[in-house]
Amino acid sequence: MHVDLLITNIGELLPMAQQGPVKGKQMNELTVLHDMAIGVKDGKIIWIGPRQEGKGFTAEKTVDAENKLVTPGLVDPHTHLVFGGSREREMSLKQQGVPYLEILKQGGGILSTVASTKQASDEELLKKALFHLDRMASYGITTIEGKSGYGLDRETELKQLEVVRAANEKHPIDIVSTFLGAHAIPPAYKENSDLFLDKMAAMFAEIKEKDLAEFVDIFTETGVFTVAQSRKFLQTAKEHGFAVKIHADEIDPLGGTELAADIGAVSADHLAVTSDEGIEKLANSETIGVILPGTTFYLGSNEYARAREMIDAGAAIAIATDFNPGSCVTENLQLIMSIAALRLKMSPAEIWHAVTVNAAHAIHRGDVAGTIAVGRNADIVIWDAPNHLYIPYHYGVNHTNTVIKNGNVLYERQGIFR
Ligand code: IZC
Ligand code: ZN
Repeated sequence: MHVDLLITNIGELLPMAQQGPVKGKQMNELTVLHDMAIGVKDGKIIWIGPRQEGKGFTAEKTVDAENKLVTPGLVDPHTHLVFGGSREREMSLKQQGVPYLEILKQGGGILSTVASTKQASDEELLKKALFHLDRMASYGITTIEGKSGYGLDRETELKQLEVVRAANEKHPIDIVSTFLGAHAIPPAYKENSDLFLDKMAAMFAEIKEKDLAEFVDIFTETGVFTVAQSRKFLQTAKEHGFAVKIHADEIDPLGGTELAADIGAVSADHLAVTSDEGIEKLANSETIGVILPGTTFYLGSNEYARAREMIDAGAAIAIATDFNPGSCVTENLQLIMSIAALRLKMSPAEIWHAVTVNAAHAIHRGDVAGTIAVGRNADIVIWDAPNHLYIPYHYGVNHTNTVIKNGNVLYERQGIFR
């Protein structure tokens, strides 16, 4: 057989489930293959087999995995990729104990990023997004979700969505777009958030027609939007043909998780303070729980999502960075994997499901990403690690050796010159 790319000498291969999402106790069951090779043609995986068989192949390019760990490219199903400015000046407020929702109430937080995003040109926003995408790629991420939500007016929300589209076209990482116009209440609508939501909902038809987003999302939180408002907004979104997501139970347990299960949301995200009833409903629904433990860490809370109970009850769980300029400022999904191990008490097997196959399903990409199987995109990471237990264990650093996207090398670790 002749292939474009042959990856040989794979020490440990995690192919991940071809049928997902993987729920409950099955998340702890991982197929681990040894001494394998992968053949790639036209950006797709066309062959997986024992390394001995691969020796008979010819290839345009051969990559020797040197007996390292090989997995699907990571999928980050919750990011706020496109934004202007940064919020490092709010760090001292946080240190003084000013809560996240109080900073927002005072016009900072999300609203500070909204002001910076309004000021930034399309070119500036795109350049910044590409910079962050490069860094994500270096950490082994090959598919992400990216939200708007730092415009809160028609013009700026559209500008953000157009930048998401441009970034998707320019960068090899695949970006799935989400309209998060309902991310905060602009000061002018403080007393009339219903009217603001009507304005955002009035954009659905245009966003659909221009194909600028697949998902609609809302921040269901104290001082932002209620469960009743969220239900109405997302029902309207569904009537326009969007799949929906919810920022649910991040800080206060309002019941966003229950709502997500009730209305058939593709995912409920955050879940830090989800109630017992929410866990039960999530477990008995098709909704994927996307846990963002880096945000809990970054906000200085000790109330982590009850991932163990969710998985034991039968839920499908994904994890994500929540990359954004305020509440989780990192592109490093590997670090989030360590926090999931240390704080959510998820097993390595569960964590790998959560950043590959389940993450892909949480953004409707289960058919192309998150799995190493014949016919899937050749999105593959070779890790500087002997096995899959090693990545969550050795924390805070970048373990990628080679990151392959659609069969092309996207990132390669450079050596130190000595
Ligand atoms: O910019 O603070 N939670 N939205 C809801 C965020 C965090 C992002 C931000
Ligand atoms: Zn978010």
